[in-house]
Amino acid sequence: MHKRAAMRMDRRCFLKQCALTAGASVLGRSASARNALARSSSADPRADKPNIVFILADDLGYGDLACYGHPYARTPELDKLASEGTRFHRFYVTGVTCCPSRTGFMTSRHPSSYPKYMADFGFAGRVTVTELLQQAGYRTGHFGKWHMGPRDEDGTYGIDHIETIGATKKDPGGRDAGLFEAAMDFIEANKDVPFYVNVWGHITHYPVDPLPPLAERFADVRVDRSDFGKHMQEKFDTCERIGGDVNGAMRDYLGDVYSLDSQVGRLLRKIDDLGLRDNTIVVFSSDQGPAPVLTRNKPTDPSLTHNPSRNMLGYAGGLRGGKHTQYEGGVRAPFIVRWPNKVPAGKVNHTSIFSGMDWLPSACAVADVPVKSSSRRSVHPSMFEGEDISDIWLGADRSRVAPLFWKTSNVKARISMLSGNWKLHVSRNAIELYDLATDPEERRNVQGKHPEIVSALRKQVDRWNETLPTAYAKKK
Ligand SMILES: [Ca+2]
Repeated sequence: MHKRAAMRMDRRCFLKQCALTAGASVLGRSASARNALARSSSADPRADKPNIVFILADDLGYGDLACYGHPYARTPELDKLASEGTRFHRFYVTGVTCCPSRTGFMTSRHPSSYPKYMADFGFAGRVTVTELLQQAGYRTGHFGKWHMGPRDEDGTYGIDHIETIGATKKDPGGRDAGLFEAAMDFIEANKDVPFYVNVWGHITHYPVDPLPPLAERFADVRVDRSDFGKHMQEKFDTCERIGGDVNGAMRDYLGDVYSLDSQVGRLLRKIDDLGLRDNTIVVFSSDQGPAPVLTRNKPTDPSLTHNPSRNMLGYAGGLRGGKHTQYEGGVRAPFIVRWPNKVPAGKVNHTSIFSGMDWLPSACAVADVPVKSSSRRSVHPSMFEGEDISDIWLGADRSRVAPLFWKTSNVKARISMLSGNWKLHVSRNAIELYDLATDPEERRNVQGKHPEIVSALRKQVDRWNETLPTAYAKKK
């Protein structure tokens, strides 16, 4: 047997065994968990516990999917997912790099509230979404990129099964094919119990360097610069300055995204084949905005015939900024939710503001899992900074209640705040205020025109900043 096929078989057997054990442990769980599962008149626990599949792309821009307006992308599977569910346009991640955003999703805490950097030290014992769901009888799995601390063995953060799978560079299905396959195996092995699974890919993180057949699917693409706004022009210019050609770089980027879309399609067909479609919530998002074209990186893989730095042409949909910045292009991400007969199909929501921090309370709410108790220790809702916005997923036209803040884990870092459509950036030397209602690209700083708004928001920024650590630790 081919080595990979053998590994796959081993994993299948292992997962099957785990599922059988988990099924037994669900039956033997606490009285509250049993009661929760027994609430349905059906004997099938899935009748009132939806499965949750959370697909997270890496550095994929707000405008990188066809359904979010990319002029050349071909993402039929994700477009279809959006047409079968709701596509949100005002979703915000909690960080501008990988780990901080994942921290927001997993712990419902602002990443800068951790005095020790999470990628180095983990979540400091804080409660995670997976821990809460696991305690309620869910089987929990994580496949793909980790970036959430030094430990990733099974059981970490309440995740039963963890496979931190890297890029499968030579796979014709693209670099995320391996982790999607592992996730599908997990889903199949656990189809008879409620499950939660993180499917966290590497597409479109550097290096974007798909196999030629993927890029060649876009051989007809000729970049017309007038299809893009000001911010993409700068990326195109940089690409050319380092010796790339914009058409080739764009085709590589599109090929990478296309392979992600294809893997999503495979996973969705698996869910259908297992008869799980109606009772499975599928969410797709990205951890922050697109990375810039890199000018300093050399090819990291000696087999590369060119420098893939040129290929970093992720599109923030005309918004300013991207990865590493707190402008809209850095913190706004695609967010698609499908839950048949629950989440409105074909709806496009341009106005409801919510955050990655809201993931934990909202996922727990739709799973009917209380966040107020834990068998391990007392869990108080104030431990979480997120809000239950599950009603927004289900069709409510409102925004989260509290404003949003961003700050990296650096005491003197710039702080950004979003309150309705007012976006404020406070750094040591400058204040910027933008009215996103009329200026979503954050081009016109109107802080001089609205001193009263600046003053009111500054007070909130200062109050929030006072709650944060006064020093941060990071491993060198
Ligand atoms: Ca990222």
